[in-house]
Amino acid sequence: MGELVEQNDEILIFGHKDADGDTLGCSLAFAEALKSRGKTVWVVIPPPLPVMYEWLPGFEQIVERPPPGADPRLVLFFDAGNMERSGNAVKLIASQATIVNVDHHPSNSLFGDINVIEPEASAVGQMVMRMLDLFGYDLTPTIATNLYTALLTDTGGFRHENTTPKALEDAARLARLGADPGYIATMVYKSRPLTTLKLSALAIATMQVDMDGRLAWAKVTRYMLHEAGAVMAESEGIIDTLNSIAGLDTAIMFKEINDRLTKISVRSRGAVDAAALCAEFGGGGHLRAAGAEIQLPLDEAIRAVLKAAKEAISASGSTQRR
Ligand SMILES: [Mn+2]
Repeated sequence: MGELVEQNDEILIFGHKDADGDTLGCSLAFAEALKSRGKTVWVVIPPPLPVMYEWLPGFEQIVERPPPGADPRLVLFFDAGNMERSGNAVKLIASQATIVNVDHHPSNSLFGDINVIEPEASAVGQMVMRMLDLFGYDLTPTIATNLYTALLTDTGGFRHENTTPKALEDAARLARLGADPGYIATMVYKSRPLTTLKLSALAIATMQVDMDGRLAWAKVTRYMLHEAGAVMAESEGIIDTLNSIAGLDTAIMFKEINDRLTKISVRSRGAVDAAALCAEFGGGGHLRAAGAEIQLPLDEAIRAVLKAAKEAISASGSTQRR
C-alpha cells in the first residue's frame, strides 16, 4: 500500500455515511499527511456532514464529490464496513481506481482491491497511526488530534470493552504528539446543542423495559424532531443513555426515517451479539454496537426487532456482566 501511495499524485479518500469520529479522524489525518508530500487529495464524505465534528483540523476541505474532471487512480476507505455505506458514488467517480479498504469491522465485506482489516484494532485511527509511521510521515499535532478523536470516540470515551492497554498507549502517544485530551473531550462530549437534549428527553420518555430489565428500547419519531427543532443526527447519543441502565443486556433505539424506513441502533453488554441481531435485518457492526436500516414503518420494525431481540436474549441465557 505504501508503494501505491508513493506512485499516485491524486488520491481520493472516502468516508462512510453517517460519518463518525473514526472515519473522519482517519480521513483528515491521512489527507494531511499526503498533502504534506505535495499530493492532491480529495476527502469525500456523503452528506449530511456531522456538525459536531466541524472543529476537527481540516474539516473544511471535505466535499460531497471530487471536482469534475478529477480522475484519481487510488481511492482509500477508512472504517467502512462495506461499499454501501459510502453509496454507489465511488464507482462512478473512480471507475478506474484501485480501492484500498482499511477497516476494523469483523463483518467487513472485503470490497477493496486491497483489504487491510484488523478486527482487534479499537479504532481504525490506530491502524492509520501505524501506517503513517511505516510510510515515514510526521505525526503533527493536527494529525494527532484527528487520530486521538478517532480513538476516543470509537472506545466511547475509553469506556467500552475495546479500551485495551494498546488503545490507551496509543492515546498517550497521540497526547504527547500534541492532541489535547481535555479540549477534545469538551468538543466531543460537552458541546451539545440544546435541541439535542430536548430530543433526548422526548425519546427517553418513550423508553420501555422488558425481559426482567434485560431489554430496553426507545424511539425517535419525525414528530419529535419537529418538537425539539432537531435533526435525526442529533439522536446519535441517546442509545448510550439507555445503555446506562443497571442490569441491562441489550438496548435498542428505533429511528423513524420516513413512512417506510426505520433505522435501529443496538448496544449489548451481555451475551447477545449486536452485529448478529442487526444482520437479521440486513445491517452489521460490532459485537457490542451495531445498526441496521429496515424497510418497514416504525411500528412494524419495532415489533419485528423486539421479537428477534427477545429470542436472542433468551437463547443467550446471559446475565449482564457490566
Ligand atoms: Mn471505527
